[in-house]
Amino acid sequence: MNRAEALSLVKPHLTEKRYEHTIRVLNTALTLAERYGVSKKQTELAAIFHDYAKYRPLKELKHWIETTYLPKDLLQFHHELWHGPVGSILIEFEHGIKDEEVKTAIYYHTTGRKDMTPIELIIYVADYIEPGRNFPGLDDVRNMAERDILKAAWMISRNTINFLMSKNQPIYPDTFHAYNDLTKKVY
Ligand code: DGI
Ligand code: FE
Ligand code: FE
Ligand code: FE
Repeated sequence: MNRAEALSLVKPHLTEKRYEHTIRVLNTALTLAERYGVSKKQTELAAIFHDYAKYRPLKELKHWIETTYLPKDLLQFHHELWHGPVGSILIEFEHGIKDEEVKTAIYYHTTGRKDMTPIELIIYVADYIEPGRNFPGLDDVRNMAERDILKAAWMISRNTINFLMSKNQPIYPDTFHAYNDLTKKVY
């Protein structure tokens, strides 16, 4: 599937702002793919579809979790965590995309996980550092992403956990698994 086709499939499912975010994630991810020697074709597809399921009604997201192999514990956590896993299922079901590397990059883009693949790291990092974002400490992460993607991903997982804890929010196990695994790898 080429870029124009993928974009035309995603656009009707997103708001204008989310579509613009998707384009910025795409451009950021392609720069990282070049830098780290990851397939541009796979990175392109994963970036374009990463938020594909973001605006599905909660009832529909819940249905996909209940009726597929997705882990049921997702339902005990914030619904913001559902669109990655469900998106990875929908791109195959609705558009025949079976590429497992593309699918897991979409699946884990919000939480990360233990032993993230290179394309998973790229989408996870690109989603956080794209030029439209404005998190505290973001310039440090942007600079690190050019030098050491593992360290950049570690900073993101640490920042995300710190942010969630400051809001007294529950933290999904994969979010901790990402942080623990990256900490062991970068220190
Ligand atoms: O879809 P995007 O807005 O582009 O970005 P995203 O899919 O990375 O979603 C980010 C949101 O998910 C952000 O508000 C933090 C939240 N999040 C990430 N990990 C966890 C989490 N929320 C909870 N409750 N628990 C987590 O482990
Ligand atoms: Fe997302
Ligand atoms: Fe993210
Ligand atoms: Fe996103």
